Amino acid sequence: MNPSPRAGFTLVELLVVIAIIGVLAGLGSKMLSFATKSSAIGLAEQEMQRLVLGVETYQLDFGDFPPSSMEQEYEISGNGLDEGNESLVAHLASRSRGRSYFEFKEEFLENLDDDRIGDADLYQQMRWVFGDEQLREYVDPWGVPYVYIHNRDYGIDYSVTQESGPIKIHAGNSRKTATYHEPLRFQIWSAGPDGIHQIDVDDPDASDDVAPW
Ligand SMILES: [Ca+2]
Ligand SMILES: [Ca+2]
Repeated sequence: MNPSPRAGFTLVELLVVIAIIGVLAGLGSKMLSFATKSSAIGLAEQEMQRLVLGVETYQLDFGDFPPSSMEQEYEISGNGLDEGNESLVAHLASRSRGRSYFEFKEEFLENLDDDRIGDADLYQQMRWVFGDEQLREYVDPWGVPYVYIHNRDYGIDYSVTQESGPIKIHAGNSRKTATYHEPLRFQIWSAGPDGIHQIDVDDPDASDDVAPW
C-alpha cells in the first residue's frame, strides 16, 4: 500500500518557504526604492525643464535672462546664500510685464534661510505673484535649492545650500568643450538624491547631480 499524501509542510520546508519570501520581499523593497529614486530624478528633470522654459520666456520679455543675484543686480543687502535660486524665483514670479513666467508648485517652495528682499520699492516694482517680501527658494525633490547662474557670472563663486550645509560653488565645466556648459545661456542644476554638489568631480560616476546637459 502506498503511503497517503502528506497534508502539511515539514518544519524545514516551512523555513525554506519563509526564507524565500524574505528574499523576495527584500528584492521588492530594493526595486521600490530604486523606482522611487528614479521617479524623483525624473521629477527634478521635469521641474528643471519647466524652469528653463520660464527663463527663456522671461528673456523674450526682458531681453536677458534673470540675473544670478538680487544682491549684485539691485545692490540690496542680502545674506549671500542661494542668491541665484532666489533671484530666479523672484524674477520668474514678477508680473511687471503683465504675466509671470513659472507656475510654482507649493510643495517645492521654501525659504530655508528665512530672508526677505528688504527693499519695499523693489518689491512693489517687481509685482510678485507672492503676497509678501520673502526671498523664496525653489527646491528639488530632495529639499535642496536648484543652482541658477547667468552666463556672465560663470567665474564667480556663490554660496549655496547643500545637505551638509552651505558651500561655495561656481558654474560647471564641460570636458567635451573645455569651457562652461551652456556658455551663452545659463546653468540650472540639482545636487541630486545625495543632496551634495559634485559638479566639479572629474569622474561622472562619482556624481549623482541632475543637470540638463
Ligand atoms: Ca531665502
Ligand atoms: Ca550630488
